[in-house]
Amino acid sequence: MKIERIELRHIKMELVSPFVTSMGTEYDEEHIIVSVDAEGVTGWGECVAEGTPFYSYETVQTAWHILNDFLIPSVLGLDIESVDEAISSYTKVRGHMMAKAGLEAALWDALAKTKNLSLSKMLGGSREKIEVGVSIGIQNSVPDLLKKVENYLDEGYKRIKIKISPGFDIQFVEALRLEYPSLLLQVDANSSYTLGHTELFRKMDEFNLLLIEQPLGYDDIFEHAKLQKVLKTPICLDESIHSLDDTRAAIELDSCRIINIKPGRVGGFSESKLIHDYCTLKNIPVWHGGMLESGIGRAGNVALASLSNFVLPGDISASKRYYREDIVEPEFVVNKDGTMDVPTKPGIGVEVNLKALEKVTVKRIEHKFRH
Ligand code: OSB
Ligand code: MG
Repeated sequence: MKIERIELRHIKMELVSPFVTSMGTEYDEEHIIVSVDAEGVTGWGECVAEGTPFYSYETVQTAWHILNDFLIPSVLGLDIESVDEAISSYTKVRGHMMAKAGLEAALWDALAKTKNLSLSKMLGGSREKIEVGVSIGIQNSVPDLLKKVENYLDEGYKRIKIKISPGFDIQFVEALRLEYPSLLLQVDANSSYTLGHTELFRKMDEFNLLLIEQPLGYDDIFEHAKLQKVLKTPICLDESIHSLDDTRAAIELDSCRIINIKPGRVGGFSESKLIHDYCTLKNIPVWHGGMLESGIGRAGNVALASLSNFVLPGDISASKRYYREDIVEPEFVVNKDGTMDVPTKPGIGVEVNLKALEKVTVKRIEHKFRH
């Protein structure tokens, strides 16, 4: 597959409601949409670097720079048979996983389309439907949270994750448990605690949570092992895992017993698959995280989550949970039984709504291969 043209679009989409976490409040989401033209098809990917360096050091600006000045020049004009060939052309670039993942996603989609295969099939997925949950930001009060949860459960979501931060934690967990004794419930701290909070986590241990996501340092593996040692509840790492190597270290040290996979955080679908396969071997469950993606990124997430060891519901919610209008057709919906259908058409399996995409584009650049 000859890579002829690559386009980047900086997009900005307004969230239906502000998303509050220990990292701050997000009102709109800025990402980069990557499109690759090759052999008469167009492949689409989403780079999930955000406007701010609060979840990860990468931002839209750093990813734009790395894509434009290093990654795109490496792959433009290549004639590839597999995505791995493209990846090997930029192994010199260290880090910048989100920039790499955005480009890789577009290449996977294009390659799948040239082979007339769904992305799910291309990646080795085996499910027709995936189980999905919803990630709820920090609420002002317990009644506000209960109302939100009730609405999402009515829509079918199978699992609830709530964001926590010091002072906004145990009272929310306790209230939800009282109201819903058997709810699949988990919490995400986004690195806002320290080992000094060990007693708090021991109290949380009583609430039968599915997992506690990234309680300690955003790059830490060592201290999470200390915390895991004194907890029954599995710790799940998100921010700390950027590669298969990080995964191996975390599992060998018993720093966590569950892994959150986000292709953006680990450099793409290829590394995600390696992590998924390694975790299968080690009996470590994985689940698919989310970065408030548009339908383009979401389509890739759904395809990846169709692999067999994604055994816990993902942070993959309906388009309308995030945005008034998505940029793909059809939009993603949640079935009454809390599942989402895995698209079966070639590639990402949904059409990009070019008019809607144009409306949210704030900057655009194209690179054409010159023969
Ligand atoms: O920590 O999982 C996270 C969104 C942005 C950055 C980090 C995280 C999240 C979410 C949202 O929790 C998950 C979703 O996309 O629904
Ligand atoms: Mg997280």
